[in-house]
Amino acid sequence: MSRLVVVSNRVAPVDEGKTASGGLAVAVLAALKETGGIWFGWSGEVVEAAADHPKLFNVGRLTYATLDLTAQDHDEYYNGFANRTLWPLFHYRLDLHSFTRRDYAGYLRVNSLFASKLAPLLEPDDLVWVQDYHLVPMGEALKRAGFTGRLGFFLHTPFPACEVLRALPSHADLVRSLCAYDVVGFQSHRDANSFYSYINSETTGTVTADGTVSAFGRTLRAAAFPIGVDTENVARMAEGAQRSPQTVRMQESLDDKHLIIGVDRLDYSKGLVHRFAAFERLLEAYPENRGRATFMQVAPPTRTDVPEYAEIRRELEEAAGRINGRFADIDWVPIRYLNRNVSRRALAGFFRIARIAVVTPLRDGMNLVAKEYIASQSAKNPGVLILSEFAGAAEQLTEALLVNPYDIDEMAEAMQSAMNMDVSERQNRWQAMFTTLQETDVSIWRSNFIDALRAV
Ligand code: ADQ
Repeated sequence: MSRLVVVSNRVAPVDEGKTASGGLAVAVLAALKETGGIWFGWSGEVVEAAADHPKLFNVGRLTYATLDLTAQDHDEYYNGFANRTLWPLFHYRLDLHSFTRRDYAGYLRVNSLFASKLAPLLEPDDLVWVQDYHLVPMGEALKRAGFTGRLGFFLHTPFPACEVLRALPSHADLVRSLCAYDVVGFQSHRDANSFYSYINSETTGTVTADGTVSAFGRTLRAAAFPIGVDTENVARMAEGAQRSPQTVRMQESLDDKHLIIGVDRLDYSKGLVHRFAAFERLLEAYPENRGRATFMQVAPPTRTDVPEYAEIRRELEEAAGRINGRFADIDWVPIRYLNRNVSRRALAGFFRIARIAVVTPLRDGMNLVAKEYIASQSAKNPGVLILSEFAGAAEQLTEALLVNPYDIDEMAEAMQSAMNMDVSERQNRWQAMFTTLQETDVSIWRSNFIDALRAV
C-alpha cells in the first residue's frame, strides 16, 4: 500500500504530552498515526545557516523530517507572505492584507527549498498530501524536482470569493499552482464554490457538476472535505476530565454561576473584540445575568512577530479591563481572560461544565473548537453552542444558535436564549450535532481525502 507523506508548515511537537494549539497539528497527527508515513515541514527553529538535509527521526511507523529556516526565509515566507498577505486575504481582511514582491519571492523560494529537500525522500507511488496556505506552490515545485506521483492539497482556511482573491497581485499564479495538484480539498462547499467561480470567470477552464476541474492544461478534482475531530476520543476525555482536579477547581470557583466559554488562538479572524462587546451587551440588556454568568476566554498569543497580533491583544486587554471595571462585584468578576495554552484534557473538562460555548469568528475555515465543545457535552445535560455563520462548521452544525458575529445585539440575544434554554431543547440540538460529528470525524476526513487521491 502506498505510503502517506504529509507536508505542512509546522511539524507538531513529537512529545504528545505537550499541547499543540493549532487545529491542523491536531488533525494531521491523528491521520498519520493511523497509516504511518512521513511528516515533513519546518522544525520551528530559525537559524543562521540552514542545514543541507532534513533532520529525520522515527516514532513508531512515523518518520518526522524537519528543516530549519533562516531569519530571512522566516521573515519573508512565514511572517510575510503567509501571515501578512494570504492569511488576512483568505479571511476577507483586505484592510490588513499587504503585498510585497520581496515576501512573495521568499514564499516561492521556501516552497522550492522544501520541495528540493523532500523529493529525495519520496518513492514514486507515495501519496503526497500538502497542507494549507503556506505551501500552495509546493506541488508545482515537487514536480519540477522530479516527483511524478500523486499530489493532494488541503486548504484549512477559507478560500475567498473571486473579487477578494483578485486583490492579490499574484492571484493567477496561486490558482495555477493549485491546479498542479490531483485533488484539492476545501473545508466547506462555500469555499469549493468560490474556487469553481474563479475558474469559471477568470480562466478559460471548466468545472463539471462532480467537481472535476479542467484548467491550465490539467484535470483535477476539487471538492469540500470538511475536517472533523476525534469525536469519541474527545467525548471520553471530557467525561474523565470532569472529575479532574482542574475541572473540580474550576467548578468550585464558579460557585453555581453559568460558565460561558471561548477558546481561540489570539487572532483577529476569531471575532474576539465583537464577542467581548456581545457579552457586555448581555450584561447591559439583561441585568439578571450579572452575578449569574461568568465568561472565560482562553486565548494564547500566536504569530507574535506580526504587528496586527499585538494590536488585537491590546484591544482585548482594554475591553476585558473595561467590562470587568464596569460590572464586577465583590464576589463576581464577569470576564476571566487567560492568555495561555491549556492542556487538551483540561479544556475538555472546561467544555464539559460550560453551559455555553461562543464560537464567533468573523471568518474561519472550519473551527474545531465548535466541534470539540459538542463532543465534550454530557447527553443528559448538554450545553449550547453559539456559532458564527461564517465558520465552515456552520454548514454542518446547523442546530447550533447561528449568529452573524458583526451583529452584537444578535449575539447578546443568543447568549440570553442559551442561558434560559430548557433541557429538552438543549438535548435535541446537541443530539443532532453529536450524530453529525460521529458521521464526519477526523478519520473519515482523512480517509475520504486519501481515497480520492488514491482514485486518481
Ligand atoms: P485554528 O485557526 O488554529 O485552525 P481551530 O480550528 O479552532 O482554529 O483549532 C484550534 C485547535 O487548537 C483546537 O483543537 C483547540 O482545542 C486548540 N486550542 C485552541 N486554543 C487552545 C488553548 N488555549 N489551549 C489548548 N488548545 C487550544 C486552522 C483553521 C481552522 C480549521 C483548523 C483545522 O483556521 O478554521 O478548523 O485549522 O483545519
